[in-house]
Amino acid sequence: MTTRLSSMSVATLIASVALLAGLAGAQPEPWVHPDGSIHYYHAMSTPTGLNWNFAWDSALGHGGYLATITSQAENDFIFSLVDSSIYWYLRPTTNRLAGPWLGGTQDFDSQEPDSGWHWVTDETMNYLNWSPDQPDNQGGNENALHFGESLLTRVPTWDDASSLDDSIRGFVRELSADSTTVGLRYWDSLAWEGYTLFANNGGRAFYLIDNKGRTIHRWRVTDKTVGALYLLENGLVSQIGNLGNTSFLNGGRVSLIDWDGNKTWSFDYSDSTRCQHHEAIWLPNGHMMAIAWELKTRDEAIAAGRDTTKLTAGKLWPDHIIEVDPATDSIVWKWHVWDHLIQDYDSTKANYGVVGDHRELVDLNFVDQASPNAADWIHANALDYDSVFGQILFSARDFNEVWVIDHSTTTEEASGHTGGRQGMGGDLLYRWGNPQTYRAGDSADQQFYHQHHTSWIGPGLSGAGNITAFDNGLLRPGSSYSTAIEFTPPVDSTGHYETPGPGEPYGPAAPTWQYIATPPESFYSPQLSSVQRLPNGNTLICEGNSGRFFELAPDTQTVWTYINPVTDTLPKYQGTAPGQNAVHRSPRYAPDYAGLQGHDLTPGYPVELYTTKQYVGLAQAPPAGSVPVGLTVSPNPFGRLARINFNLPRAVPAELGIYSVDGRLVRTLPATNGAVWNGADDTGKPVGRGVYYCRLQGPAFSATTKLVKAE
Ligand SMILES: [Ca+2]
Ligand SMILES: [Ca+2]
Ligand SMILES: [Ca+2]
Repeated sequence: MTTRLSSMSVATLIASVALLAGLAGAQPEPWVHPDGSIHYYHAMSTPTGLNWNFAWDSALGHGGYLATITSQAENDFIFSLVDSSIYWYLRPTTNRLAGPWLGGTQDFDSQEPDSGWHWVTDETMNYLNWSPDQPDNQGGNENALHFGESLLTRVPTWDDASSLDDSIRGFVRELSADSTTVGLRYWDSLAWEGYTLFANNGGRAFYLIDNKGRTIHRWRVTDKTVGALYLLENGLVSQIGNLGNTSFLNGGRVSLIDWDGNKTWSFDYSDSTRCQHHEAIWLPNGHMMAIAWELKTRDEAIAAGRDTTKLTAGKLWPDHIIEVDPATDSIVWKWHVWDHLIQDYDSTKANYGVVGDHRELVDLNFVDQASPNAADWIHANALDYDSVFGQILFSARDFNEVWVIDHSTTTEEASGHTGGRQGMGGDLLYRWGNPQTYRAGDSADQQFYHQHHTSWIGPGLSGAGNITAFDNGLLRPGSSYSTAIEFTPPVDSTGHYETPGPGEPYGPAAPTWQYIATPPESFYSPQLSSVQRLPNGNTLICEGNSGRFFELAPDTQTVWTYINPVTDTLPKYQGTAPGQNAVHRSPRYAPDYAGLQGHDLTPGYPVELYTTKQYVGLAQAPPAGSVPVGLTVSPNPFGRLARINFNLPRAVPAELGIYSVDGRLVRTLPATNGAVWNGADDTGKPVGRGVYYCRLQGPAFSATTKLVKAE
């Protein structure tokens, strides 16, 4: 028979345990179990010592349990975490070193010394690693497992000790699930060390994790995240929030969020005629630059030369770019695609000309097969800025192209065709990905299929000056799969792009580097997603729809994989199927990144949740009255805190409650030796002064004592 304990009041339990025991620990460490699942182990220590019952309760935190050891490899790994003096107690009378508690316990009434041992998780205890002559049931009451003991030596073998032995210095908490479905899936030493930032698409929290999948920081915010997310060098997170604009799709607000989740600045650009969306970047001058839709009516579209058969939505949402000075919240620069059109549909309307002669202009009647009737005709989804050339990279998803435009223009120049460093005003300086948009090349020259996240590779990185993109591969002929692409634009040292001959597409003819998975269809995200070149030459990819982040070495070997465990509401439990975990992008930042300085970057627990696995076999319940509980309260009367002491000879399911004189349960406490009551009820409100009763109730015992709250 097994009995499962409830995981109630885990937070209270952790708080009280930490308060009493002064528990400290290293960071949780992941390790691949022989069955392929990833377990985390967290070594904890206290200079004052703690008994097994206390350790066992403490290990419940975060869904963990006292570590169980089912293989030599697991034993070696766990021992490596505690092979340090802070976890070991030197017994003064014997000079033997007693190591930390583990999750092994012995049933009541088992044949001594070696029968009835089992793991608290009910895992099979096939692997055994007793120290010489152990277990020995010394003193007649040894029923709990720990590392040790040996003369002045820390040993990776086991001993039985009394579960009431308060001298043991620590324990190891383990987190696991039967399978690893979310969170960290793979890591090795070739991965570039850094911190990865992500938010669930539509979620109200951002997470920063290290390469071991441990939480470095979590931000909670009020707006739903619907676009690119960046940690800026000033330590603020730039977020795109959804204002629920019903005239457009989503977006509308760019916010800056501090480390504590406070909004320090926001800019709303959202009404019935325009709406910010997808992307907002921050320029070296401290300005914010964002993509936005603007409404063009059917009449306006026709006047500009739109093919009337391509207006089934009755309107168009061409994109524009705004640059905002956050000091004044004013728009200091704008660029509108609407100012750079060409059309050969209606000679009586504006923008009429020969499309193939004007690669610097955007064909108003180019429509994509993915969205032939959409008002959202271009669906821009990314920006990047190059401060050397003063140019903007613009991802025109439904043109299957990236465009480069000049930022060294005035807003007036940006609306025309002259001015700026390249003398072309706001016309396209360069475009790549689908030359059919300017009537050059054919379908064989199409490189992109609804790409996302295009950016220049920054100085000092492998491929600096090249452009990377996540090519989603939506409607790719033949088969749907995504690729990561790097290509080398034909630009000279002045920022001028080599112009191809008439009817020829812009170069290059092919990417410089491209990642296609094996098989190709195993890597596919029709939406969202990102690509980032890392300082060691690796490439970090966010496969957005599935929330999968993975890092490739230059030879495309996978060196790190993580599955976003967060849905739009909460992290999922490990072992459950991933889902509702789409992510726009997953930028990684160096440990010495300016935006991280001054913050506590100590790794915590993984983001995903773990189910508490605490089963303690009760071969036979102890007879009534045989358990000397020894329930006392000190001080009594008490002021701020009452410490509740009792002694259970071993871990058994028990309930500890505080009752009013009329028998009402006012507070449930963790049934931990040395529980603490702060004089508050279960909602956290202080109860009045007066008499209360504390009751400890177990399967075969019950004890009650009176206590007085004096303040
Ligand atoms: Ca284990
Ligand atoms: Ca025993
Ligand atoms: Ca022993």
